[in-house]
Amino acid sequence: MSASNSAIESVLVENRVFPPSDAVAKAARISGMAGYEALCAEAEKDFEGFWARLARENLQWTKPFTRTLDESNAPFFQWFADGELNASANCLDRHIGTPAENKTAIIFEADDGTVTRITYKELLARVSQFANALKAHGVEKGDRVLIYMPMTIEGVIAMQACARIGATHSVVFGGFSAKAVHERVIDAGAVAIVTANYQMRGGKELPLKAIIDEALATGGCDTLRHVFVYERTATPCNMVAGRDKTFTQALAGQSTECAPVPVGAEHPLFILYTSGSTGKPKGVQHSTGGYLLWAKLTMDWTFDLRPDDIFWCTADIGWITGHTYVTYGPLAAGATQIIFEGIPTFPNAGRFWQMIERHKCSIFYTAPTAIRSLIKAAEGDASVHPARSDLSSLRILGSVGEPINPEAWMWYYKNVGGERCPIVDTFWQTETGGHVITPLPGATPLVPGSCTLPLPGITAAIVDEMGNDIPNGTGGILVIKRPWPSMIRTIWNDPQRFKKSYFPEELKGYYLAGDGAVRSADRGYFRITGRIDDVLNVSGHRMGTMEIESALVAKTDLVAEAAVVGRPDDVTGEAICAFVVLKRSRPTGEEAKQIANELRNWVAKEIGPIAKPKDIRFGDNLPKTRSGKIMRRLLRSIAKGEQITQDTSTLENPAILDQLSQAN
Ligand code: 6R9
Repeated sequence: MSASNSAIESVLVENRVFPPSDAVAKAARISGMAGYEALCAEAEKDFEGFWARLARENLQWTKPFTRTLDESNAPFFQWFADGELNASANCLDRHIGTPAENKTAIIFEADDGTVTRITYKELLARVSQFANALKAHGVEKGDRVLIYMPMTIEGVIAMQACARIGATHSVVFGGFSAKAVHERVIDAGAVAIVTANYQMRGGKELPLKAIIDEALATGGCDTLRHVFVYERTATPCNMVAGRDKTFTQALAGQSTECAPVPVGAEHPLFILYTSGSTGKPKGVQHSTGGYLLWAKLTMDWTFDLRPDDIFWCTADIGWITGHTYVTYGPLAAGATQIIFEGIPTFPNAGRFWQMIERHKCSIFYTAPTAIRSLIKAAEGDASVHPARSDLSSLRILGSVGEPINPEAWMWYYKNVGGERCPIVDTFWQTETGGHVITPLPGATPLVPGSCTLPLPGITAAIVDEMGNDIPNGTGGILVIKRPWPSMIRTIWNDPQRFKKSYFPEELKGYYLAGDGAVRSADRGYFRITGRIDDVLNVSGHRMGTMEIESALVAKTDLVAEAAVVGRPDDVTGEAICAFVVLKRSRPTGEEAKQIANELRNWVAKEIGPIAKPKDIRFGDNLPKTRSGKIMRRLLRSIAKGEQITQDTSTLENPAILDQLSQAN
């Protein structure tokens, strides 16, 4: 790859383009834009035929489907509905009897650096054995099982075992509170919980089982019968007689063979709770057939997976990225993958780069927030810079979770990818099941900060509030016009909220993503401007908070990270409030005022005077969830000078709120 134009004038006029090199394009499964366009044309010509072909080629069906898409009860779309399959069989059994059966499925690196490898054959045996343990405790097809596990092989085993017997799992991220667990047990009507005694993060032993005990002690969990406890560490934990069993107890005497239970393609594989625009989390329900097709297909399309790749997605299984690109996609595709228990900064901030070298990782997929924090660490301490590690095994890089600002993109591209590896900036959501707008590494010319083009068959568009198409170059609402196989099926227990949230009447039946976006005038590339609720209107000008953030972090000598929110303003409608983490220590008093002014002028220069933040506050950090998402709702309250009344239990660093509340 080469920069066909390396000059950058402004973060908003991004004119660097990185086309795939001939060698990369030639070797890729989808080769060049002609390859991409051919698939798009096939989908356009015969939409259902396209998906039917891919579903037959990519999945093993115990009963073939005869009908591809049923739109009769829109927006409750059904895909491949009369077909039957099993997700676990499609991830494990399908490799038995092939050269992949003795291939390493998982390279697990524990927090303390201990490495464990497991082959497909061994993984199948362990999944089957745990599936038998679940069955022996009366867990059946259709039951819900809540999983509250650390990043371990056993976490994946628990999910796969549920899939094997047709139980619907609901994974709750191990950083969530007892209150969150309690709400989810009740909403899902879970009959069992799979957890661990403790989890190891950054050298610390943190309780998990104690949080389950606290959640269940709250009462009202009438459906819950069993708690299975994986002994991650040797430290004992409280066990309730009759209810709780260790893994050792539950697995004793269980066979390592378990026939997979075929389920209908629409059978709910899992429910995953995610935050919506209101306080109550939404239980996003996914199907078995359509979801699994997407997990497998995007491994091939977006990551161009090859048999000898070592794939590493750093996401936790508690998030959708960990579902699709740890538990299901890599296994369905027969990949060797790395699973990492710990945190990127332990024992030092070079851990990711050292692990890439140690395990010869070839495809690395992480979040912009991780990249930005590692940039900051590397700039402050050369010993943790990626240059200290041999990263020559890498061939593809990925980004997910939020827009990646062009500066972080360039750093990632140069310092991690050696200007050799395409970066796939994958836009998607819990609700989409897998990637929907993303570059393809051997086809799409890359533009930093842009997720480029929709996957074949994804009818993404930008519309106004009435669902009318908007011309390229103008910002609007991101929608997907036609259904796709891995889309959300409903909100568990709340079909009305599903309709209202994702298919509002005025949008002509289109799927509403909840993000704003703009397509470039020249290439029609998509750039996500942030959640619609994060779009500000200042003096009648529409502005993405992400745009302002991107401008702030473009001041690379000074700014490490920035989050921008709006607050009501009598004169301008909304005023811009920026929370900034500097690369140097946090300034106070006169110095803070002076730096704030410097930044205001910088933003004015980058975007225009209208984008100047009225209020700039400095912190040592930003309030983030443990998955790394900035909690903008809290920042909005702080910006308004309100008392924080929201639940802050999922916050990584609650102490930061007081600091940010102080005006400069
Ligand atoms: C996969 C995941 C979804 C929201 C989404 C958007 C943001 C994700 C992005 C991105 C810009 C990307 N988002 N990927 N924004 N570029 N490549 O993160 O799911 O946790 O449900 O979040 O994340 O705002 O709407 P989820």
